[in-house]
Amino acid sequence: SDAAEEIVVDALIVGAGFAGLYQLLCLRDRLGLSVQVLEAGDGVGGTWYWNRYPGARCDSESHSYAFYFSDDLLQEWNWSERYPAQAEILRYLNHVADRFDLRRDIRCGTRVTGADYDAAANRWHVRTDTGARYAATYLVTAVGCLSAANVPSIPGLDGFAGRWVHTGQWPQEGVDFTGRRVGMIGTGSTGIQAAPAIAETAAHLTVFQRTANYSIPARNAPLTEEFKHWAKANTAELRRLMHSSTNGHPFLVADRSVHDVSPEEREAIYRAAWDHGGLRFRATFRDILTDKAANDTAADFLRDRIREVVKDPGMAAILSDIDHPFATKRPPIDTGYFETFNRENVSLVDLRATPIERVTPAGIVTRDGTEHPLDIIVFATGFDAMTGPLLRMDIRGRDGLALHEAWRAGPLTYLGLQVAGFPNLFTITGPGSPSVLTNMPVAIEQHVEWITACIAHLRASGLARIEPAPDAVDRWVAHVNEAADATLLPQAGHSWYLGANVPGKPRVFMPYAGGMARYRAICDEVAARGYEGFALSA
Ligand code: NA7
Repeated sequence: SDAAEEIVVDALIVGAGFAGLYQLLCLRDRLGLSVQVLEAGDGVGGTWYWNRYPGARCDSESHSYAFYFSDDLLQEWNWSERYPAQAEILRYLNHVADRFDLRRDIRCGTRVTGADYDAAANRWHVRTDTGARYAATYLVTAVGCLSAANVPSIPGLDGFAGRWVHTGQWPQEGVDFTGRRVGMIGTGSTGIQAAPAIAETAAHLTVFQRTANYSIPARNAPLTEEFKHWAKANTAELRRLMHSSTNGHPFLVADRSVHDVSPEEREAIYRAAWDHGGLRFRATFRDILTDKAANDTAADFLRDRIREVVKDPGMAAILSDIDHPFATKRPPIDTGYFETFNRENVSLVDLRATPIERVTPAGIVTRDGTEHPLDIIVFATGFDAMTGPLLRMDIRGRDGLALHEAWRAGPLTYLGLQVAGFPNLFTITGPGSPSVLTNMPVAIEQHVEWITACIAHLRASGLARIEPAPDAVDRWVAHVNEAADATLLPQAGHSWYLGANVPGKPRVFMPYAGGMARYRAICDEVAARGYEGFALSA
């Protein structure tokens, strides 16, 4: 209610996924602050709470997709498969919440709707959809990069007689596809995971593809006892490796050029990586992401695999007609995706040839006049990435400056961690951080530990606030652009890295492509130089 009393804490954290849980632990148990976490979901887990669609699984290998701050936690938790499934990660995060006694400071079912900075009191006033109100010295957003669902506005959707769902807002009780005609829109990582699982139970699955995509087999399998022992015996070495690699994964990009090897050797290297499965494919050569000719060899290899797997030549042509360089959009990995198109109950619609015109009560009508009859529409249409979750809250900094005004032409941050004019606001995995280009828990641990050390420094020095200097922001944004331009990444015109998947969103390459190891070194140096580029004040 409006009458709700404002609760005062030292730090308020928005979100209880990987980032929010660890930030709570650090600020509460290491710094001794009073902390409140607010979480929109009815449970902890963030991404893994919401994305319950069939086939949902992480593309990072399980032994690396975990917190590395606690050896005891690493030793006691057992992953069952090479890639953890959604339910297993959710169990893990619930275990973390219990093990570190985090729940008592997390309020679920509470969505933050806005926050105002009060300069006189040096406090953030935070509003929620339940009416609960908070005041905090530090406001930390742990809202994820891929949490604001992007549901395209298609005329007629409201009148659809069946049911529609977005993969990132999947109902707790699941969706029963048995005997149903299902239409799935979107062929990114999510659609590529979901299609094979949906096709198993649905009467019919129609995949609506706008942009063709590469995919590499995950080759998921139960972990062997040997591997589990090896991973637990080598956590220090694995941590070192993950901290030294560009992507935070437990493998390095091979230090060889595509042009250093013969075509036969190259083919053998790609073949071995294909057989091994997973994201390691893009680590086969150092120039895949920087040299178009090098990239073409990988792209051609992958297009050939699609044509090899998919029996129907018409479908194979649509699926392999890929117009972006390999890995310039997040490369999906799959379990039987292209094989799914060999099933009798699966069809494919090429939206580039015939876009969706409207939804009718009975299904989806494409421009060629065909009505595809459907009982359920699955939107695997991705997210308003990186900025979406932040801008969906009404955050106002100094002098009432709204974040959506400050970012009208695209996000402006320093290190992805702070925004000029928003003192003591910290954005974990914010735009300008490497987050989405990395194995996420590695980036999250780094961000959280850096923020914790920063707040500890403020308190130890008797300083009240920190915010970036505008020229440091300008330099960082220029560096983020420079890092992207040194790669082929900006060449994928449709990518959510550029915000291009959301109509009207400014096209700015958002993540920092300079590599996680380099980013970590920069952040450490900034701190070591007394938080260079930041204004700290009493
Ligand atoms: P993505 O990667 O953004 O994929 C969304 C897909 O939906 C992609 O194929 C889009 O085509 C398609 N899309 C989006 N809007 C439309 C409309 N209006 N009509 C037709 N098709 C559309 O999201 P995911 O959930 O798969 O993956 C997100 C990340 O999660 C992933 O990168 C991993 O990091 C984990 P487009 O390519 O835009 O033409």
